[in-house]
Amino acid sequence: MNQNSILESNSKKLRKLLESPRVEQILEAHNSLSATIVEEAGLSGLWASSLTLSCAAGLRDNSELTMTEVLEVLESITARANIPILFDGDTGYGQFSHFQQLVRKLCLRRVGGVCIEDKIFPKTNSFLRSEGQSLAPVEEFAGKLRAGKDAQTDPDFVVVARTEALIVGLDTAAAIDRAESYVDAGADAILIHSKERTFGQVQDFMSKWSGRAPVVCVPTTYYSTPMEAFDQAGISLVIWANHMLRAGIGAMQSVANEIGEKGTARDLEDAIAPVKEVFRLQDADGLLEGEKTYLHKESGVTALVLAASRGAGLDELTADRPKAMIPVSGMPAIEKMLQSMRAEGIKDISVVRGYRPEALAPVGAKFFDNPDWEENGELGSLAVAREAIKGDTIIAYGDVVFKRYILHLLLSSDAPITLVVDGSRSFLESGRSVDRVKVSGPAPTAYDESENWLEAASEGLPEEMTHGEWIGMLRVRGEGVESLQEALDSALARPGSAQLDLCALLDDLAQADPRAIRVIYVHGGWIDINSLADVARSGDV
Ligand code: SPV
Ligand code: MG
Repeated sequence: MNQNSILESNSKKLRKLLESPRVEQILEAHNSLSATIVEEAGLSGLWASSLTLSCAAGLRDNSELTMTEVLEVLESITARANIPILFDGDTGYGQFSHFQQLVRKLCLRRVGGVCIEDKIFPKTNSFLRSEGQSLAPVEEFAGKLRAGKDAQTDPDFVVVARTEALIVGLDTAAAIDRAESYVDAGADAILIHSKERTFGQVQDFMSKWSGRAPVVCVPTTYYSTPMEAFDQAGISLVIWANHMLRAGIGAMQSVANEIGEKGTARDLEDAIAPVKEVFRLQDADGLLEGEKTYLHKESGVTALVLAASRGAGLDELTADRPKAMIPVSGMPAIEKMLQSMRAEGIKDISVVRGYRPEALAPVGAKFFDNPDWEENGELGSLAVAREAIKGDTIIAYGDVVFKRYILHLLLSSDAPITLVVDGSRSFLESGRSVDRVKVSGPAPTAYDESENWLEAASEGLPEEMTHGEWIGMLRVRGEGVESLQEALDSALARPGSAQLDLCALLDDLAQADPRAIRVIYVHGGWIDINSLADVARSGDV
């Protein structure tokens, strides 16, 4: 479908069909499914038939279907279809004022046009009870048409005036007279209806028609007339008024009878549409595509946040709360971190508390408490939350505030263990003591996809060996989970392990295997509370 066909209004599209130099055809639809099938077959427009809409709703074609009911069906069609609807509006649902309401509501729903007929409410289908058919006075119907044209909010909306003169047994001249009056009243086209078995009656009308407006016909009874004959007679639009419903009726009856009689669908399977065709018509694949684009799925990644410490040298800020609860831009640092994690689909988050646990209660997190945090430090905290290191886990210090893209980058790594390293080495100027790291390659200065691996990690690394600073966030997955747990267990088994920190554990792993830990470089975009406090003290924030 080209872009123009989406941008062009349905009313314009319908107008083009009526004004086309050659005869055009539209086909009936009584719901969105039949409309989709008509559109897929390449037809240029839809006839929303009162006969078939009411039949599909279990009602008679005697004005029994209400305006509200029919509008709902039309809306479900225009929501999906890219071809215009000409709606069979019967007698306009009442007098001129009802017709005006109808026109406004059709414009709102992007229905291309409406056709109303010059009969009396409640009307009877043209092929039923000829004695029950009576025409509305010309002036009254012309007034209704004028009212409809005055009410349209879409300038291209089409109002087709249908005369039933031939249906009630009047002659061609009477039909022509009525048609002329309707064009005078503003009708955009005339529908001349006939129940003859040949095209002759309509052909006669066409031979006497002034050509002041396009003419539409409904060859339900003269169905074998070739399109060329319509074209030669000057017909602009042919409506196949009920064929989709009738096709469905026959097919449904034979399936229902077969199942009813035989109690099996065995012999039907090849004769009916496969279920996958139903899915295709519903655009089931479109939903899958949409889910990829719009649905926020749980990532399957869990998080463990180490937030036990009070923080050295932060006494005045941490008198009544742990370091992770110090506010950053009005929100506790740990809450900011949890917000980013949840935004990245991480829902299962555990927090290790130590100092002032009662003051650390971010909503929705699970807690592990490390009452000996002062003695056993980071490894002690990791040990109490050992069970939270599972599957695919982000481990982060609770006092780090970072931009969400850093977490996103970390989540894109497929390595068993991945560290985020700031390669800017800004700490060298400030003299801060940080977790320094040595990496297989320096931080790239331009776009670079090469992989980097951790070679050493320690606060005490000499400057010339230091490529950057670990920001306090890592990810373990797959075999990385086991290696970290094994390294943790063996570190804890060593005497004096209480003084070891996570950085030392990573160093152990890197020493044992130079490809154990992948490094992702960032440049800024994060800060830890210690540095923030330094900055705050210096009066820079
Ligand atoms: C319809 O399809 O509802 C029509 C055409 O109005 S006819 O049934 O021929 O009257
Ligand atoms: Mg009808």
